[in-house]
Order: sequence, then C-alpha cells, then structure tokens
Amino acid sequence: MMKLYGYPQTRSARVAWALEEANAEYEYELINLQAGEHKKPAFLTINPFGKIPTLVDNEQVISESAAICTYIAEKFPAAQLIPTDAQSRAEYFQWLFFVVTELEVHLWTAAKHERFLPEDKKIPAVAKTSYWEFEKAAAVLSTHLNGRQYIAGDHFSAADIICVSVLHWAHHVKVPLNETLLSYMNRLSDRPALAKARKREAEAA
Ligand SMILES: N[C@@H](CCC(=O)N[C@@H](CS)C(=O)NCC(=O)O)C(=O)O
Repeated sequence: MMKLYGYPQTRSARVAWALEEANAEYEYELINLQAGEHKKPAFLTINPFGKIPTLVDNEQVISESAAICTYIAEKFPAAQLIPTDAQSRAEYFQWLFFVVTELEVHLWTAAKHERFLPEDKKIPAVAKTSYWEFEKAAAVLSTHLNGRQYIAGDHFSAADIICVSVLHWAHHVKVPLNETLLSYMNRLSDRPALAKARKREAEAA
C-alpha cells in the first residue's frame, strides 16, 4: 500500500487531496515538523532531502508535491486527474509549472525571509519584493482563469489541486486575491475529496 509522509497544514495536504480524489488506499504517517522529525535519521533514510510530502509506493520514493500529484494522476487514470491528449497535457504541464515556478515560489521566498531563515539571513525587502512578484503572477493566472472552470482543459485536474492549495496559502497569509481567484478557490475547495483529505490529516495529528 502507498504511504504518504506528511504533516497537517503543509504541502502534504495537496497529496492527500489527490489520493482522495483518486479513491486510493494509503497509509498516512505523521512526520512532526515541529519536533524536527523530518531531519532525524529514521526519515532521512527514506527521503535524504528531509522534506514532506514524500510518497512511497513499493520501492519508489517520490518527493516534490507537483510530481507526486502527477504520479497519482497517472497511476489512477479512472480519476481523470490528468488529460490524456497531447494538447491538453501540454496545457496541464504549462500551468502546473507556472503555478510552482512563477507563483508559489514567491510565497515561499517571502515566508523564508519573514519566518524561517536564521535572523542574520532574513532580508525584509526581499519578502516585500516577493509579494509584488506573487501579485504579478496572480494577475496572469486570474486572466487565464477568467471564464474558465479549471486551470487546464475542461476537467478538474491535479494542476487544480496544486493551484488551489497555493491560493489557500496566499489567502491564509492574507495576500489579497481578486474575485476571479477567490471564486475559483472557493468553488474547488467544496470538493468532497478535500474535506476527506483534511479529516485524514487531522486524524493523524
Ligand atoms: N517543492 C517541495 C517543497 C517541500 C517542502 O519544502 N516542504 C516543507 C513542508 S510544506 C518541508 O518539508 N519543510 C521542512 C524543511 O524544509 O526543513 C514540494 O512542493 O513538495
């Protein structure tokens, strides 16, 4: 059975969401980030990067949430979490990479400079610039989503899972999101699989 190593309110939520969408059976193993379990030998032997989410499927160890969600989408075709025709797949990968490399990265950089870096490495101006960069990318995303139901093609996909979870993060840290982004985020957040994933993570905690 697949095993997801995760911790609530982190990027593991998106993988749990994809697994629930796929109706997959999986074990959830809590890696307590607060207790530093991700940097202890027991976990580092599984994932030397010391990062969650990590998915283990037989001998395969996969990290990077966008890659894991895409793997789940490919493994469970009945869930239709990734398009099958070349044109729609190109759109899927384009927007998935856009979300990860042009949007999320700025939230992460801002978070590091505000909270996670050692004091002598924090540069407040970098956090400010990162929010500005996020807003520019969010405007591009908003134009794309205007009048569309989903980020790629005319189906819900794993790219939506990654995108909505990045918008959840932005909303959580009070970055203003316009009406298009908010209504996309809220509409897709109503999916039952997300509620199941949150319940699963809460039960593990
Ligand atoms: N790009 C990676 C980022 C993974 C990541 O940074 N995960 C965080 C939790 S959301 C983590 O493990 N942080 C612990 C650390 O970096 O020490 C992904 O999308 O999976």
